[in-house]
Amino acid sequence: VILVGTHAGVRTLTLNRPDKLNAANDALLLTLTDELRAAEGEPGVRVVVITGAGRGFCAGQDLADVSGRDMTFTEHLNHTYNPLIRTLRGLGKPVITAVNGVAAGAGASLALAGDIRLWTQSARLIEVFSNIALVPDSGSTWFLPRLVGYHRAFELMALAERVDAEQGRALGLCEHVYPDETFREDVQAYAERLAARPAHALKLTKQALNAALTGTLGEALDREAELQQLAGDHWEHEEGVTAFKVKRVPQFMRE
Ligand code: LHQ
Repeated sequence: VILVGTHAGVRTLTLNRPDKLNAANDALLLTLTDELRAAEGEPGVRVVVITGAGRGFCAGQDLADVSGRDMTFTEHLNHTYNPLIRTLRGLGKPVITAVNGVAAGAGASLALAGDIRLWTQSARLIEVFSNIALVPDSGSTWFLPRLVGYHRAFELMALAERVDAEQGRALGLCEHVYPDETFREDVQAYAERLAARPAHALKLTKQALNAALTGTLGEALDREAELQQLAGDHWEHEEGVTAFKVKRVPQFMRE
């Protein structure tokens, strides 16, 4: 259900149920979470890309796979989707969600959860939950209002409106939009650029930003002072300063 590939420090995890627009079943969600954890432990992996096979990114929960299940909704979310989103945001490496097509329901939540979100021109994001009279889950109620404000988030959720790539960029749902024809190459090139950045410093930056989203300015200042010590004591810092002084490009990829 998940294809795994690595090139130039970039681990690409491809959701692979293209006939169903990569709708998620338990195997897909649990395997994806396991693969993220595995990537954490591999020093050669500096950036993780999550993308979809075929014309969709992820159509959310596989609706053919829910009837007759022996878990409640709450148990299901706590077993599959929630550990995935927690693992992604807690991962000590940047995660790019490369949205190659439609992202709906929990697939939209996954698309928004990336540290960097890259979309194709034909990408679409739909908070589709209300079409089946459910509540947005897998982090959508947390991510979307922080990006677009309460009112726009409510409207997108209540009407299940399609957001196309142009709107997505205007609303801040993605960082970049690339042509469909060159998407894979553009994503890989972007990911390699990120992979060349100082991995330890980015890990701390991700930690600081995620904590700051829910805290006060005072807490953020204290945390920055602590994390800056860890960054400043690391070899990457010395390399960056030395490279600046002798006017060369810093080399952060040592492993
Ligand atoms: C699908 C699906 C799908 C199965 C397309 N399942 N087959 C959490 C916990 C517990 C329970 C419930 O949910 C959750 C979280 C959630 O994610 S709830 C939201 C679940 N997702 C949806 O409701 C989305 C349903 N799909 C759609 O609305 C459309 O398919 C979208 C807008 C995603 C794409 O539309 P189109 O581009 O027109 O494609 P299509 O509808 O023709 O789909 C292509 C095929 O994929 C089709 O199969 P077929 O055999 O006819 O070719 C669809 O049945 C299948 N598919 N989504 N979620």
